[in-house]
Amino acid sequence: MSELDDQRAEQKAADEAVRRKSRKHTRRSFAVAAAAVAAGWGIHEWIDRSPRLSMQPEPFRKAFQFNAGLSRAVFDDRALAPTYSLKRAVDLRVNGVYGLKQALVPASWRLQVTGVANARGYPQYTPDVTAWEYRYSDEKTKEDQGHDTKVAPSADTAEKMAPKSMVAIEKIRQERTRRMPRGLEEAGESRSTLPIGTPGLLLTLDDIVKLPKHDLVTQFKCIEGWSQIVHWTGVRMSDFIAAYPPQKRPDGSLPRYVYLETPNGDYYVGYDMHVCMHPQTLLVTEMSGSPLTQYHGAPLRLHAPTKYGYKQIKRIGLIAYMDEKPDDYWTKLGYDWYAGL
Ligand SMILES: Nc1nc2c(c(=O)[nH]1)N[C@H]1C(S)=C(S)[C@@H](COP(=O)(O)O)O[C@H]1N2
Ligand SMILES: [Mo]
Repeated sequence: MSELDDQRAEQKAADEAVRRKSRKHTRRSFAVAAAAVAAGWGIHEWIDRSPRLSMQPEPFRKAFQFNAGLSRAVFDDRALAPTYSLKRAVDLRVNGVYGLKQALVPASWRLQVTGVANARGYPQYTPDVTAWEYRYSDEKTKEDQGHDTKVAPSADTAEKMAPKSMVAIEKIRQERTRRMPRGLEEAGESRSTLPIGTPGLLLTLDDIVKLPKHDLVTQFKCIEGWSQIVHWTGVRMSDFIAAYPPQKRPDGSLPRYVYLETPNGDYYVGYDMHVCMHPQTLLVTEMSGSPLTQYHGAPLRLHAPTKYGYKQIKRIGLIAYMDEKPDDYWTKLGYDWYAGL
């Protein structure tokens, strides 16, 4: 063989080696890619098939709970939120009008309060707070209603949302109490709706505004990704709780939760008691120095600066002290209960 042939043979062998190596790499990368795809798909399937906890697949809910635990440990919802100078405050936009679409007749507003210690001792005591009738008018306001649907709830919305058994119970309830249909908005009726015959107090606005008045300028944050600095006026929730104290637990401690609802239970939120005792958690009657308007939650709304906007219920009709974890409108639709900032 000539030297040239030798070189060619060598070249051929080298080429073949490169090709073999390349095939092997290609096979291997295909295998790796396939494994990655399979793993990804597997994780997706695992999440997708896992049992739901409050509408979220368990791994996501667990992650929410882990995050909540972490926030509690690191940021602590007992710490004070920053406050701002009055001149930085703006008029808060309207956002979210669940339970507010019909104008409430102001004179028909009462605050139902349940779980109060020695409730019978108060002049505002009533054997059944659920019998209270809120009245509505068709009065139109010029106020901007925000981005939500502006249609008034139709009578059959509740039937579309609720399971049949609930609809039947609701019919009986309405016949017996002449009450408005309840839970007409997207999330349906609350699990924490009071049973008929729940005793408690029916307070007027005077019973609330006689408590010490506080002003607060804080940042209001909506989970949709906007925030505004707002001037709030109202009374501290902790003062309210001191004035109308809850029935204590056998060990002498306060009940663990506070549940709040709009009249007729269309929007509702659940709180840990200690968040309600936070000195910046206010029962608000005025924003920007003027009484609340209909779509901002007249006559009473909640401001809790350590929580997202969706926990800050407008047009409060019920404050209930309780030990079972209360239902919560947006948690039902998949959002986090803790909603910490
Ligand atoms: N009754 C009621 N309260 C509510 C809501 C709602 O739809 N209905 N939306 C919540 C959400 S998501 C936000 S961001 C704030 C908005 O308050 P604003 O309209 O005064 O800006 O109200 C909260 N409280
Ligand atoms: Mo929000």
